[in-house]
Amino acid sequence: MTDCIFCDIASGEMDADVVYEDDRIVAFEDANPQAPVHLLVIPKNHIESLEEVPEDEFDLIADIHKTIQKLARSEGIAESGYRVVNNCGEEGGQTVGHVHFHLLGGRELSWPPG
Ligand code: IU
Repeated sequence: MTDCIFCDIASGEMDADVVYEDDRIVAFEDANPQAPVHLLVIPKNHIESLEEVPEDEFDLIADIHKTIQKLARSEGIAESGYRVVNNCGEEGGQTVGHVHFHLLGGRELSWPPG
C-alpha cells in the first residue's frame, strides 16, 4: 500500500471494479457513481493532477482519451452522448490527488456544473 489510493488500485493492492487495463492505463468503476455509467480512467504512474503532467507525457493523456472513446463505445453510451470530466486542484473540485478523468453517461446530464 502507498499513500495514494489510485496508485494502490493501479497496482492491484486495492480492490476496484477494473474494466480496462494496459501497461500504462487503468479504468475502473467509480465507487460513488453519479450516473449509470461512471468510470475513472487513470495513468498507472503517479501524477498529482493535470496541472502536474510533464510536457513530455502528454501522449499518455492522449492515450487516456483514446481509451475513453473505446470505453464509451463498449459501455454503449457513444451514440447517446457522454461527458468527460477532469477536476483539477482544490477549487476545481479534485478530491483524490492522482490525475483522473471521469467518464459519465447513461442519462441526460445537466449543465452548468455546480
Ligand atoms: P474528484 O474528481 O477527485 O472529485 O473525484 C474523485 C472520485 O474518486 C470520486 O468520484 C469518488 O467517488 C472516486 N473514488 C473512488 O472511486 N474510489 C475511492 O476509493 C475513492 C474515490 I477515496
